[in-house]
Amino acid sequence: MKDEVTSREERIENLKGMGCSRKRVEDARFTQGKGNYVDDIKLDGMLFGDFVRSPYAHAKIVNIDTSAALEVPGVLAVLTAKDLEPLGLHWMPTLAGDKQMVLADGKVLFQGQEVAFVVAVDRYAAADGIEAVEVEYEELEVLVDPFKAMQSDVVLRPDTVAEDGSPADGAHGPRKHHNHIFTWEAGDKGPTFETIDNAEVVAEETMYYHRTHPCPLETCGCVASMDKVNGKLTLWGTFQAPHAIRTVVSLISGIEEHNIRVISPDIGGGFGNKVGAYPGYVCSVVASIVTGKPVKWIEDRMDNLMTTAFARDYHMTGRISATKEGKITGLHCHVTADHGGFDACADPTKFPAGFMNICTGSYDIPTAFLEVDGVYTNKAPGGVSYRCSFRVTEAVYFIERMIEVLAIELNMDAAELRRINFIKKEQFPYKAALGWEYDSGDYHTAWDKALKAVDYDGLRAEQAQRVEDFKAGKTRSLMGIGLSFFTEIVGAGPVKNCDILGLGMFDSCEIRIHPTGSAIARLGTISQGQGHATTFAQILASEIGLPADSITIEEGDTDTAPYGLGTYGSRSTPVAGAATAMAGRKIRAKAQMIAAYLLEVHDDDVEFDVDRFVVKGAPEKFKTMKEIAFAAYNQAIPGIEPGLEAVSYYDPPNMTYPFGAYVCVMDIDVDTGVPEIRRFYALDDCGTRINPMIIEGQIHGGLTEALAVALGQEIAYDDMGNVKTGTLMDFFLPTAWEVPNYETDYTVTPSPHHPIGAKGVGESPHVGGVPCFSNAIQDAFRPFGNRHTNMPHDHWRIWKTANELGLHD
Ligand code: MCN
Ligand code: CUM
Repeated sequence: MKDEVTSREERIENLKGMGCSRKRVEDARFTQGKGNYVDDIKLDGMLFGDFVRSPYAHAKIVNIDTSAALEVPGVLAVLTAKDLEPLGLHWMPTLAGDKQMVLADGKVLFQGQEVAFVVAVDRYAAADGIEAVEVEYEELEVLVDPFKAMQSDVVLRPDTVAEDGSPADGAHGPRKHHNHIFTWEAGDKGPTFETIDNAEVVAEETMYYHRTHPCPLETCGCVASMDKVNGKLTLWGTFQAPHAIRTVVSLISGIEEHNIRVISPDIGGGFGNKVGAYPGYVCSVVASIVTGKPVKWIEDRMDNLMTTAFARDYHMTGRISATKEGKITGLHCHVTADHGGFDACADPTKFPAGFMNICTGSYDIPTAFLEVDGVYTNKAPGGVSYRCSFRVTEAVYFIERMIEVLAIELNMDAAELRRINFIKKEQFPYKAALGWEYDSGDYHTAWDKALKAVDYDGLRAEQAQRVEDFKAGKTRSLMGIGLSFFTEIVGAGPVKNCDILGLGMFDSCEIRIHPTGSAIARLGTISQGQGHATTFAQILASEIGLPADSITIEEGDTDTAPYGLGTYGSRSTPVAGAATAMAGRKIRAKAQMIAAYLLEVHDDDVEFDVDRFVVKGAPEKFKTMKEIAFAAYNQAIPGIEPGLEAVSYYDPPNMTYPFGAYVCVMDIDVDTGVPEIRRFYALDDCGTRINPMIIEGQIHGGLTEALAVALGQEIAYDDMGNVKTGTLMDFFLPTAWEVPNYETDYTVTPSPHHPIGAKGVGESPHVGGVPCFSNAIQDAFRPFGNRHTNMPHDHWRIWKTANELGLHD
């Protein structure tokens, strides 16, 4: 028999289980143009819907005349808020507890807002129809600055003020002003202020984490198909959380949930852009019900950039206190958060500012206080998206800049300042001042490894020499050393404190083993490029001893997959990955009983070994998992049901806290403002590593998006609320030209509460990367008096910094 000539090592290798850089199974179709994206769906009689969008950022809608549009050949219907109102669908709930217009109801609040939905036989006829819809607007005063919005008499959202004109309470309590959305606080105000007020050293800084956008290659879209005969609605779309979409569609449409099937086909990048619910989904469903035909809606690039979930837009002010020796004693952070016209942030319900309260970072800070004020402005809604782990990006940027500023204040080396303040290995599980319990970490080991790898002392010596040469007129180039150390918080997450619209954030896996020893596993998550079909099969291979190549992973079809909350917040590995391991263990437990029966021994006398159960002390007596699978279907075993299936719904006891140490070395041309990234070293610790190659791919991608955000990418508005960066001509997407060679490295500190010790990794490189790139720029100018400059550090802004520091004189 084949097994006898195969060594244990070979058997392990055959499984391609955890730790193996298994090639991505989905790439066979992706690299051959055989992916199946939502725009590939073509149904008989399918119509196309598209929006009339507002050219103004704030305007009253005086009149909408659709008559000419209805005359356009191919145009079948034009929906406006008036048509949706009788159905109660002219507004929809947002994930943040606010509500949002589906189609402009009396006014528009941001440029590009959906005003009417034109349904036509194809995209071209819809475009002609859009041109023919006549909308009469009356311009209103535009507020694009949240600070001004908080002072202004202009009421952006009349629906949020009480009869007497005072702001009605919002989803998160009382509101301070009619353009204010919420105040959210964490930590101890009194003790923190007292510590800071009496500290030996205090550093203060104000910084703006600008507005940006995930800009996935595939924009958002859907196809809605109402089968009136059977009463079934099928909705294909770019959904990062298909089950949640099903529940929401059911709740707002009244269609019973079993009559709704939501399918996320292949997704061409999500990055958080595809978590929320958009007016396009509602309008497509309504249009399909009205016309009785399938209706497709797909955004173009401008629609996507201008109107769907933006990222960041956080104005942050910090105070950090320390002893003269550099031991941090307190941290205060205030955020003014610009949420645009509707608060459509996709956060767990209890966290209106996401996980911003991890802003104490990787440091043992005894007392801290965070306050966040959300504000309405005339900009697009959204807020949580873009590799952000629910605002951990902002939190890490904040603390990693505050550390640098404190280092300046203390006249201390920033690497050393970090080292003396890191939470120590023996302090884990560590309870942070703002409430989180960090599961595990070994920051000093990671930091030392990183600094050694780049020869940190050598770099500093080289930098000092460069400064001297610059001052002596021998060079016009400066050198920056960017440091960042981040702690992430991923895997939402305990149902007890994390829900979205009341849906607890567990996740799930269901496994069916076929008689011949192959399997299908279905999960509540959905890959958008992360390679789940590859990696989840690897978890199972190691858990159940069948080769990963014999296991199909299926996600995204709510008719077949168990209920799950989807993929965002790097939660798939921490939550669905745990469910997968647990379901695998249920399979193994049953397999053990079957093996014992077949081997005619007691259950306790067999043990699992790679791909088989072996009689303890008699390794020649065994049954492979393949044999056991077959037996499960063809043997009548007393007391055991036929079949081999399992399902697990996993509610994680805590989130996972991956971390990492990044170093960026840059040369900056003072006269052109052009930075050249000489070196980028990234050490990540995501606990147990399932697929090192996929992890590396995630890190390359996340770092490249970090480079984008730090060095140029921005959704910028003018004072009229016009989006200045609505196309790829002016919205920076890095290409191979800008991207450096990344050196990746790792340590492994398993999560103590995760069944396989794994933590998430998808967002880490972005979270840690942005401050690292930004710190490199700022560090180059530190010897000349720079303290802080805001991102994005495009060539012009870098040049301007040099200019303001007198380096062009
Ligand atoms: N992985 C691993 N070992 C670990 C942790 C993760 O091998 N210890 C693997 C996983 O098995 C998975 C991948 O790395 O194949 C990412 O896993 P995880 O960190 O759990 O993140 P999710 O799968 O939940 O993906 C979400 C995350 C988020 S929130 C954003 S935003 C982002 C990111 O993934 N969007 C992406 N990476 C992306 N990558 C691509 N290609 N496209 C996106 O839209
Ligand atoms: Cu915050 S972007 Mo990801 O969570 O889909």
